[in-house]
Amino acid sequence: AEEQLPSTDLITLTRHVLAEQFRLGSAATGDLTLLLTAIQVTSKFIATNVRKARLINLVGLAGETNVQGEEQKKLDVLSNDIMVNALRASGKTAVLVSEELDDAIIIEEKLRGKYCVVFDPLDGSSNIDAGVNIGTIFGIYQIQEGSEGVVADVLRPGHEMVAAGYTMYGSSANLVLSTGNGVNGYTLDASLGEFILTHPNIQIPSRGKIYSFNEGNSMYFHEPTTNYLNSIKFPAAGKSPYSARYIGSMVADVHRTLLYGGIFGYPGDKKSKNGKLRLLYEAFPMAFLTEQAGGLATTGTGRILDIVPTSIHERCPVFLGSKDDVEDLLKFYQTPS
Ligand code: AHM
Ligand code: MG
Repeated sequence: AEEQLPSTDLITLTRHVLAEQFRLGSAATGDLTLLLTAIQVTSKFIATNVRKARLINLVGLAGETNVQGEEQKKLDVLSNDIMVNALRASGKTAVLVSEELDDAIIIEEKLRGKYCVVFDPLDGSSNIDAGVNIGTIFGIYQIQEGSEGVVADVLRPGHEMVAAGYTMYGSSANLVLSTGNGVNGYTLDASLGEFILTHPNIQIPSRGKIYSFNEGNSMYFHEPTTNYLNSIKFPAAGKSPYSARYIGSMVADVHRTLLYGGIFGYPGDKKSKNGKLRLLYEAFPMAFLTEQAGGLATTGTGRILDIVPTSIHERCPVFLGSKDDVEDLLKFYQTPS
């Protein structure tokens, strides 16, 4: 048999984003490409640390102190530091908001650029010790005309984001990105140290067969959520019920939803009015990607990307996924009960 020759024309993430910038013509300065390069580097670094932590955990050294006698830095704190340092040093940012930090970081004038990055450096961290997939989620705004970079620059609806994405740390690292012109997926080629385009133009199927909710919260669910879930678990005669898949790691649950279709939900309920997920750096980026892939993202009563945030760490109810599935859910929210 003939040997398969390696491709000599790799489409790396940087090449792909650059091509996109060229397409936009003179309006693009290349700054976004440079910012995305910085983000890629943080994802590679975090991926390495996640892998190391998993190995340490497998051989049973977790919780032990290192040679200097210091406690191992928690992976989520480490990931936050990696991102803050790299984003500041990129010279392309003005405001940073991280799930790990109470306050926004305003970048000093010397290093100030025109972008604001909102991020969850390591989402799903409760899953780390079990080796389950976790990820980094990020969204990017451009500072407003005339602004030097203030918190108000990120208290804007999600549809004003210029880019959003996540990196999932699993058996490989997968970076899924949208700059507002569809969604593309890249896989880290460890030997090259580059993210390679492996999932061009991701389109979420218009209907799926999977629902992804934490049904342990059922006793708190509002009626529309409960009624919708019942409708897919006990469908009309002749139809098959949906399958349940819930990892409890938003990046992994949304990644599967984008690729296979279906619906992911973390609703507002009787205990938590706005659910659990954070608007700026969890709901917005995932809603942006979902819409860019042809799906829908709603709170049940309105489009997520239209919400105007009033504080950086606020939460919001989330339902996202295949267009037809989310529309089915919305019918239950629109019927007065
Ligand atoms: P975290 O930011 O503390 O890691 O929490 C966010 C995670 C999401 O990844 C996931 O969708 C959700 O929490 C799961 O919550 P629950 O365990 O309540 O189902
Ligand atoms: Mg989180």
